[in-house]
Amino acid sequence: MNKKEASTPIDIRQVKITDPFWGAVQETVRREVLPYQWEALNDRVPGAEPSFCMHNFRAAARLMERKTQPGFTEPGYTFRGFQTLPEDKEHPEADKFYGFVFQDSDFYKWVEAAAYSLSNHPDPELEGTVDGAIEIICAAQQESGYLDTYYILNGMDGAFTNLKDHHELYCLGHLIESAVAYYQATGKDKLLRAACRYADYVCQCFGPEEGKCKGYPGHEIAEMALVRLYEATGQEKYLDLSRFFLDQRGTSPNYFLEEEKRRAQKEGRPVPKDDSSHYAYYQAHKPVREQEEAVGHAVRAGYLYSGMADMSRLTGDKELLAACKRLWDNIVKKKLYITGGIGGTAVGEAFSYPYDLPNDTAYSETCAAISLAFFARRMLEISPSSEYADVMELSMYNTVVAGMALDGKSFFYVNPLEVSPAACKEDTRLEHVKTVRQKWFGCACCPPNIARIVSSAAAYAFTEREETLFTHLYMGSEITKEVEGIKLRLILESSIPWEGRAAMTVHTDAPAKCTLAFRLPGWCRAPAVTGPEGMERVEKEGYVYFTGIWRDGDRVELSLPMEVRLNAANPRVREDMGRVAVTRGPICYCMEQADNGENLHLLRLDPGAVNKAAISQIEICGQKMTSLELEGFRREQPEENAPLYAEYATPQESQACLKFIPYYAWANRGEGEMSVWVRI
Ligand code: FUB
Ligand code: ZN
Repeated sequence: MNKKEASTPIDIRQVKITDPFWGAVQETVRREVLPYQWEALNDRVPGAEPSFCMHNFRAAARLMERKTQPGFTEPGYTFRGFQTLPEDKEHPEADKFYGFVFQDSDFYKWVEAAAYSLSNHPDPELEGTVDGAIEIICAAQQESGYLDTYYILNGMDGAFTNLKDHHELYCLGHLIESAVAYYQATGKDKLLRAACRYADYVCQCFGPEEGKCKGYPGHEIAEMALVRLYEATGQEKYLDLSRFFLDQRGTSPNYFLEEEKRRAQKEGRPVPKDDSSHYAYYQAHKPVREQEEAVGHAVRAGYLYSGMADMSRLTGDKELLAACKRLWDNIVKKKLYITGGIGGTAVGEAFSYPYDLPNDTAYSETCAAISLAFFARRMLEISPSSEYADVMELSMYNTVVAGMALDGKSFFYVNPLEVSPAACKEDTRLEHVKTVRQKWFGCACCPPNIARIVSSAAAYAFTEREETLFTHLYMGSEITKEVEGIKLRLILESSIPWEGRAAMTVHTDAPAKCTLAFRLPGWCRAPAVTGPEGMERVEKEGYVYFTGIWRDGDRVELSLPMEVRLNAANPRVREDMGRVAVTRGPICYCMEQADNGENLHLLRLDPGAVNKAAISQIEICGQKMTSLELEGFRREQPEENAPLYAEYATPQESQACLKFIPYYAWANRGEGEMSVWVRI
């Protein structure tokens, strides 16, 4: 890859989203989710799981204040396992840490989302709340720059002794992401300075130099965050640290094993055996450049691959890029749900073996779909190829938005493709599957992650490379772009995801030379794109490029017909054998009990129905969307107490009309069955 070929996401301040679909989701995040999540982080949502996130920062800030007083001694470090909760949830002790070790990250994600929202919608009240919170966060920071409330409150002697599980570098990553975003949105650098101080401290502690720690994050994200910090500050040390983390990962002797041995010795426990395969969960089973299969915890994996792609984009590292491409192919060809979700198994919230994509026990964490969109966007930045944008679109329009209720008041962590509430109540193998969205979670990684990707959606739709603007996702927008001192205003009108029309009109005071590139979506069989006369037109890797002198009123029109499509899975996917999933454009559809009655498994689609599909509108929670009706059959059930087994006979079926709604909108009308795949 030639570095010059790379593009960068558009600065979201250059884009005003006018899109009915994304505009509505963003508005929900702005009006509902951000204020709601602030309440949740402060444990003020009645009936919701407590977070203790801001409690921990306040406790750490008070502790830091006390530390300056004479006679102060630090509390001793005790390993507290996973989640720690106060005996009386209503009255947590003022100076204790509660929640998961990575609880700080929820606040950082929220600030990041708030920053993106403020970029386009100034809101003094929200900004004031963030500023006030930043004061608390900074007050909690140690003199050294260290900032992680778990160890600040439990005793610093344990800091960086359990990189594998204790998320200090993960929290650093989220702190950086939020700090850069907030600085870019508001010009305020207090949080950025705190992030740099923590990053500087980590630079002092970790690295190839003698005497420094040779470890790396147990949960990735610092890799891509440090690249972002480097790009924001120009400080090479952050890029070096990111490269160090990437290069160290999975090398021998395995750092996680070594630190575990040290801890075991100290605590008098048996020393663990050398078995690096155990570290596949953390993608630390072999050096990243040698990895071929997407394995382990899916969010970790998506964040790692994103960091690898960032590094390769900036340094031209071909080996890293080759690894990214292998891992991408492995995900897309063997481990991706048709809803754009990844991480099929609840065991370790992880990727399963190839083609194991169960529907009812699916994990498909919302954060994992988000991490896939991160990875896809970074691959697109390296080389604009529609294969990446197709998957990014799939994740964003389906699993990512499914993670949030249409009213923004509740969330899914796990995104199954098939649900039977009765089974979920009885079967402990389905314990992780919730049939309705939850107000909050003890481990609340997903809700603020949705908020940050939704509020920065423009950065996924458009990237820039010098004089070229790429449109990857057809999000109606007003975009400004400067070309050789001339300001262009580009208006993208789009009816996607419901109809296949889009057009971009150029407004300019003076003619300007540039390239406008448009993705040809993989779901469209017969795209037709027309540009102004005399423009040079090139088609490459699923994009149409128009290059030339653009004048006021010049327009590119795209006709991207979207048919109703029946999709079959590769027969290696056992679960989907003899079944199809219905899609139209980027939207994946599902059946719900609310429209089709009970026992969705008794329904079968008529294969010829696709040509006669009725396209209609449905309103769910006040939001209009396209629904589909296809002809099919309902199998008769034998009477109660019929024998369990009987000699095979042609099943009795009656005609039925099968109604499908967008997957992202499921479970917004109460509890009921849902299924993406339907028999054929
Ligand atoms: O460990 C931090 C976050 O919590 C992960 O990304 C999620 O999968 C959840 O386990
Ligand atoms: Zn999550």
